[in-house]
Amino acid sequence: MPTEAEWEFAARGGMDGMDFTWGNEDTQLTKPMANTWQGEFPYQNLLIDRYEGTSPVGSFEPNGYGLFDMVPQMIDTGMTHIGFRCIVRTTIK
Ligand SMILES: [Ca+2]
Repeated sequence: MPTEAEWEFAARGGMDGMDFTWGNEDTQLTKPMANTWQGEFPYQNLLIDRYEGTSPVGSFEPNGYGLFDMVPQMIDTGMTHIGFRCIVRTTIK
């Protein structure tokens, strides 16, 4: 089992200091890079990424290290998840 730091290193794929594992641009509403919740949680799920639940491995592009699905399939509640501000900040206001 990797440590939190090891997981973060692998999950970031070389994108240290970025807001997301693919860079600083939030593309979840235009080009989803991970299975996240788009819309007003928990009432509105726009399914822009096409997945209401989990998604098959390889449904999104790999990170900079060629690893798939390193971004957890989870919902951002505004809290830090597994030690890094990963990814899922796409709630439409
Ligand atoms: Ca989704």
